[in-house]
Amino acid sequence: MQVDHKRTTLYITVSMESPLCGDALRSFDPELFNLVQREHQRQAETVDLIASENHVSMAVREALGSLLTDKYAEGYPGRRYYSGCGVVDEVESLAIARAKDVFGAEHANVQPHSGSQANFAAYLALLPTGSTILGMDLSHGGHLTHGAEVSFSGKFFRAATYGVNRKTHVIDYEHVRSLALHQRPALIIAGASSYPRVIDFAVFGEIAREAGALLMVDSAHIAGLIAGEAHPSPVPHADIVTGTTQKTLRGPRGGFILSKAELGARIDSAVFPGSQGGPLMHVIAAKAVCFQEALLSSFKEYAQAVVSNARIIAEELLDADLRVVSGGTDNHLVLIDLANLNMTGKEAQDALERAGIVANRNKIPYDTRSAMIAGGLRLGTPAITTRGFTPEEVRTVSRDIIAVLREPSSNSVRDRVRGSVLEMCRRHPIPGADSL
Ligand code: DSN
Repeated sequence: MQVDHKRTTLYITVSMESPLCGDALRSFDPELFNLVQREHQRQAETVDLIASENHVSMAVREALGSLLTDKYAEGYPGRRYYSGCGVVDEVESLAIARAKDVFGAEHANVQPHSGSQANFAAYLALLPTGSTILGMDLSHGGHLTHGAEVSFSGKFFRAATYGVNRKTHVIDYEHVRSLALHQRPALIIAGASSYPRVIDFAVFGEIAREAGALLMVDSAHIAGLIAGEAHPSPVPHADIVTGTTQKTLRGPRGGFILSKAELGARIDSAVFPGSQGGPLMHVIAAKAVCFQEALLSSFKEYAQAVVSNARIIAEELLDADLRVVSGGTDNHLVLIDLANLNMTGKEAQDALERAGIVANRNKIPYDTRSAMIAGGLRLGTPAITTRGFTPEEVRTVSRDIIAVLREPSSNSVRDRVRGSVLEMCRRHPIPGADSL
C-alpha cells in the first residue's frame, strides 16, 4: 500500500496482491501463529472422516481473511443502518444471487451465522412460541435444533419426534404421516445430521399439506450433494430450506435460508433484527465464493464422488461383517453399529485418532448409551474427497479402520495404519497446505 502525503487530497493505492501474507500473525503473535500452524499440520497429516467437515479452497480462505470483516452492515443491501455499505451491498447481493442460482430458490438469506441460527430464524419467522413442531429424533439422526429438550427448539416449542424403522433404519414415512395427523404440528422438519439414506422430500411435502403444516427442510449436511445433484432437491417441496455452507458445500462456517418469494420479508426480518446483529461480511463474501464454486460442473463430479466414496466404505465394512446402519448409504456418511465388536463409539473414536483417522462417535437408532459414549461411529467422505483420495485409497482407509476396530489396543496395528495414513495424506495435501 502506498500513501502519498504530499497531495492535499489523500489517495491510497491498494495493492492487489494476495491479502494473506501470514507474516503479520507470525511476528505479532507467535504463540497463536504456532497454534494455527499446529492445526494445519494436524489436518495435513490425518484423514478427516467427520461427516460435517471439509477443506475449503484458498479462494474461500482469502475471502474469509479479507478486510470485509471490518465493516458493519446491519440491514440488507440498499437498506443499511450505516453509511459506507456500497461495496458490501454488492458482495451480499452477489452471494444472494448465487445461492438462488445454485438451489433454484426464489429467495435467499445468506446472513445466518450458523445452521442453528438459521433454524432459529426460520422458527421465529414461521411460528408463535408454544407451537407444535415435528422433527426427527436426535438419537435417530436428527439435530439438536429439531426439538431436542436441551435446545431452544425444545424449550420454546412443543416438540414431537419421528424416527426410523427398527429393522430397516429407514424413515418410516407412514409413521411420520400418522404422527402428523395426530399431533397436528404447525411445522414439520425434515433433515438430519446422521441419516445415511435419501430423504424423500416429496413425501414430506405431501404429509405436511395433508396435516395442514408448513414444511421446513434442514439441508445442512447434504447442501453440497443437492447443489451437485447427488441428492434430490427439497426446494420444490418445502416452504423453507435452511442449510450450512461448511459441510458438503465446502464453504465457510455459516448458514443460509431459502424460501418462496412470499416468505422472504418474514425470513429477512427474523434474521435481522429478529435474532442477529451485524452480518459477518467476510463470511458472506466467502459464501459467495463457495456458491460460485458449487456452480461449476466439477462440483457435480465432486458431489458424485463423495457419495461413491461413502458407498465404498460401506461395502468394505459389510464385506468384513461389520454392522452398517440401514445396510449401506446413499449420501456422504456411513454409520457403524459397534455392538458386535463389543466396543463403544468413544473407544472406537479414540483408537482411530491414535492411528491418524479422525471420526466421531454417534448414537445409532434405538441406542441405549449416552451421546458421550454412544454405540456407533459416524464416517463421512466430504473432506477426503476434496483431498482427491482415489477409490483404491478409500478402500485402504476402510480396511485400516476395520483393522483398528478389530484390535483397538494393538500398537503394531496403530503404527502400521498411522504409516499408511501418512503416506496417503502426503499424496493429497489439503488446499494451501504448502503455503505455511
Ligand atoms: N455438529 C454437526 C454435525 O457434526 O453433524 C451438526 O450441527
